[in-house]
Amino acid sequence: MIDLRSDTVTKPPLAMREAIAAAEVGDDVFEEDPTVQRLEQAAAERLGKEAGLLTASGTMGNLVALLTHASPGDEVILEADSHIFNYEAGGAARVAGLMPRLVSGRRGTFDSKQLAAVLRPDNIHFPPTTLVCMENTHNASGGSVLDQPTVQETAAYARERGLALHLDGARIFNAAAAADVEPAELCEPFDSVMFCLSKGLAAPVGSVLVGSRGFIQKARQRRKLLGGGMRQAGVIAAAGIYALEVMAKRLTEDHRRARCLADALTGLGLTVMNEVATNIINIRLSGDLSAYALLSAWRSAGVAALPRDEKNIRLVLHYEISDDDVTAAVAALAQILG
Ligand code: TLP
Repeated sequence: MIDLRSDTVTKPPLAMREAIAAAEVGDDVFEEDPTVQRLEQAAAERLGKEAGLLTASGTMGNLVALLTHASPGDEVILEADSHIFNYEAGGAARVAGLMPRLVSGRRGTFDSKQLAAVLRPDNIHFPPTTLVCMENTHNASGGSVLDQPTVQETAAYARERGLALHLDGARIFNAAAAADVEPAELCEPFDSVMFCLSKGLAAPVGSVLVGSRGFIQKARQRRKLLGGGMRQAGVIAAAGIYALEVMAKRLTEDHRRARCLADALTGLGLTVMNEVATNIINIRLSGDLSAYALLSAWRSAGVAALPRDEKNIRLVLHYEISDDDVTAAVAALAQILG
């Protein structure tokens, strides 16, 4: 199976499994797991923050951040196509008790004018707004890298207004690789950042939330509240350290293959909707073509991908997809379309 459904499908490579087997562990709820501590410190350093907290998933990391920055009844500004708003089971409202207010970005980026337009004046009729979230790379628009000068400008405005800033950086290492900068540079405007070890970095499980020492101390309690305090989690953290040290260096390969695949699909007459800056391709079908029917035929030919809806398909490149896989996937599709 050539699996283009997500970079989450990546299985841990052998050397990562060896690191897992060799991990020194302890009880992390007692803060006695040396490998977890090493990962949290390394992650914080890479992202330019003081401290880190290992979470079971990206969804949990984002939720812990919401619970730590804001109080029930507060309003949180989310981008309309963001993962937190659309694909995290409504946790912001249901678990954190927050009221989402949406701002529509351009490929995920929104400026201070757009932010100002949704901020409410100080008045007893309105909930207090305490937090602004962004997402880099922006999944829905095809792994777009946010426009950093605009991010800085929006963040400066938010800060002036006393708002906290959280970044859903599930794929921040893809963003940094594409922009050819250190991830810390992209994370600088934010108080907290969550990134995933289990996507393009190929760890079997885990995300890390980073921020100031005080923020992470408070977040540790929120993680416990959600049942996310783990014991000998060094087995997870060992994979995470390998992911950071080794896998983060090879993401540009996925980006190169994504561009090759996008060009080949354009050659077949399909419409690629995004610029393909990282590892995600969004395709829009025209005419009578149905995403479900096309994907079902492609699957029979050994290629899996996910529909976004009836007319839109998402393809995701990752380290288990080779140049030959790209060629084979295109050949199979050519036959279906032909
Ligand atoms: N995204 C997954 C699925 O939810 C669709 C994927 O395959 O892309 N933030 C962003 C931007 C994400 O893309 C995801 C996962 C998460 C957060 C949540 O991470 P997990 O799946 O670890 O909870």
